Amino acid sequence: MQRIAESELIINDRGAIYHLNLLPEELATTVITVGDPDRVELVSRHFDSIEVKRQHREFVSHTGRIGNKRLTVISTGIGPDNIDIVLNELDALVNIDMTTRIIKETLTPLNIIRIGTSGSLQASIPVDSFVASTHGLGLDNLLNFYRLEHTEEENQLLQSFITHTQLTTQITFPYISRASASLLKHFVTNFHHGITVTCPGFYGPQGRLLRLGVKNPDLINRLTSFSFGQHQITNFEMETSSIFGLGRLLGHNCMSLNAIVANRIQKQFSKDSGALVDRLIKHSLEIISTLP
Ligand code: R1P
Ligand code: URA
Repeated sequence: MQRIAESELIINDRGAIYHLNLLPEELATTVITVGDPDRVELVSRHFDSIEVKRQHREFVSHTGRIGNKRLTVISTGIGPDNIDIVLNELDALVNIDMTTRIIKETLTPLNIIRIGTSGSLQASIPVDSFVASTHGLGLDNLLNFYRLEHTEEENQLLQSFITHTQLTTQITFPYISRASASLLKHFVTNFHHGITVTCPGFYGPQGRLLRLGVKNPDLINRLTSFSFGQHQITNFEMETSSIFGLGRLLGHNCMSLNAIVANRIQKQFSKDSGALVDRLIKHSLEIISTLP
């Protein structure tokens, strides 16, 4: 096995991985990701004990326990480019020997669960509800840099999606990746299920028009009206597809739980998004802390 060079796997003076500033022993195998660094404490305040707190740039992490379950909660900041860093570095912490810089022979799968906010694309999924993503459909391009292979069903869904949305490669070539079936089955009660579209921006890419026009003004309507078999697009945000795609390639089990703060069809925004996110955190932790 080849040693990974200093320029490729960057380790700081503490021996911790560069961006996340974490040592392998500071990471639990169940990882909750949140976009907002301030949300880390809102999650870890429910831990019975906290053994480590680290921060570098927007990556804040707390590792601790609820009962016997060891958990890490980490902030990713916003967007798929940050997810490239977080997923690769989380994987390196468990699957690359940080001393020899060699990939381990026995790989460790992580459970990686995003708890984030999102906009609904369906009138039937109102603000203040929760969505568990069955798939991440990426308009963000990240996985086009890797060798993600789609299943036959995924290829058919994408083909139908491209035809329906009239997306051109001038904008992006979409990709799709499923949630972990072994995690998804635990998030049923109180959750809507559906495809989450991941966008590389909050404004133009999500059809929010302030002072600028967009290339495909009908894109949002076409996301709402798309269906493939029983699959429908429920919501969009900015991380899920890249977590699912990279997680799948690296062999981790990934899930995305969304607090619906905006409904783009009804043009509504939650009157108390803070309380909504708190409810999602509490409900999700009740489930996550009892996962096998
Ligand atoms: C945009 O406001 C941010 O909110 C959503 C989007 O994915 C994006 O990161 O998630 P978080 O609430 O987890 O940050
Ligand atoms: N996050 C997003 O990315 N979009 C929304 O509409 C709400 C939260």
